[in-house]
Amino acid sequence: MFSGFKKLKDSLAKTRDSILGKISQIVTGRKLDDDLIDEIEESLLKADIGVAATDRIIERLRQLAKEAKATDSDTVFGILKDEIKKILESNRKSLMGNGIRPHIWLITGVNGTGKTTTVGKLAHYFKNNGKSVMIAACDTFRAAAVEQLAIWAERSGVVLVTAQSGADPASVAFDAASSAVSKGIDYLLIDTAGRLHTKANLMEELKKIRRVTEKVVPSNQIFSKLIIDGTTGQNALSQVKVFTDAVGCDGLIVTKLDGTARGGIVVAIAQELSVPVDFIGIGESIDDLEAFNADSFVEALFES
Ligand SMILES: Nc1nc2c(ncn2[C@@H]2O[C@H](COP(=O)(O)OP(=O)(O)OP(=O)(O)O)[C@@H](O)[C@H]2O)c(=O)[nH]1
Ligand SMILES: [Mg+2]
Repeated sequence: MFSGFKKLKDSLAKTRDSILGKISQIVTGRKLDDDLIDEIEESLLKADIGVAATDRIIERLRQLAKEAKATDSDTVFGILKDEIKKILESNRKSLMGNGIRPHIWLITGVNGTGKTTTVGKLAHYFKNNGKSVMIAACDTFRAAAVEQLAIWAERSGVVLVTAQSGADPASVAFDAASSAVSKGIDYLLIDTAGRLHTKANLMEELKKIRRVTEKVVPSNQIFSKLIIDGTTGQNALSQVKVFTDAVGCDGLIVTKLDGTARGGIVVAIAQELSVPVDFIGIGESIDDLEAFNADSFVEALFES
């Protein structure tokens, strides 16, 4: 647990710096007046936590300034921490499911966000939690996509369902869902090809995968999980909106939070969209996936 927290803390170092580093420099030794509040606002916006979350925090700071209490950087950080925690704690729900099976996770997202890697990590995660797992290679578009997934299936020791390159991804999903039902599998993870949310025909293909899968299991057993690249910044918000319109979105997985200064996007998403973050990706290895926990995320963000 402790080493897990240290890893999370290390991964968030650049985000911590971008949110707190600058603010710490400007706040120290100054009175909390309009000028300082404007500067804090600018820093928060630059740290990718978004307009809505920034407004919320700035509102609290203005109140504090009005009350004219003596204010030091600890007080300002206290407010930041408080508000960010409240924002992140909204929209939580259970990850491990409710006993019905299979749970089918449709893993979607734009190109290169980390879908295939995350499928591999999730397979390992669920298996470690005593669940049986199957993965389906529905990226029949990109050469070598199936091989990449096969390596992850082997690493995590789970069954892989594939088809030939160029096959209809919806038919692969149908076969995998049928097989998961007949084998009594707990989790079927469907890896899909990367697609730009602006390409209507590719979004139609995704809808078809979902539609066909719904012929095998009731729709409340299908969960659309969108993979967001944590280095993307505010564009992530429009990705969530478009994928949600196409196939719904029950949860997000934000990857590549290690090594980016833009992890504030997790806060922006929680404030502006009613979709929970289920997991975060903090590295390229099989263990570099964490079930998202608002409390440890904020503690890791604020502990120096
Ligand atoms: N540092 C870091 N790298 C990651 C993480 N998740 C994925 N990656 C890397 O991101 C790159 C793309 O990952 P993939 O899993 O192939 O992404 P994808 O979304 O399946 O890509 P397409 O199928 O081409 O759309 C790889 O080099 C991964 O190792 C993460 O949490 N941290
Ligand atoms: Mg992929």
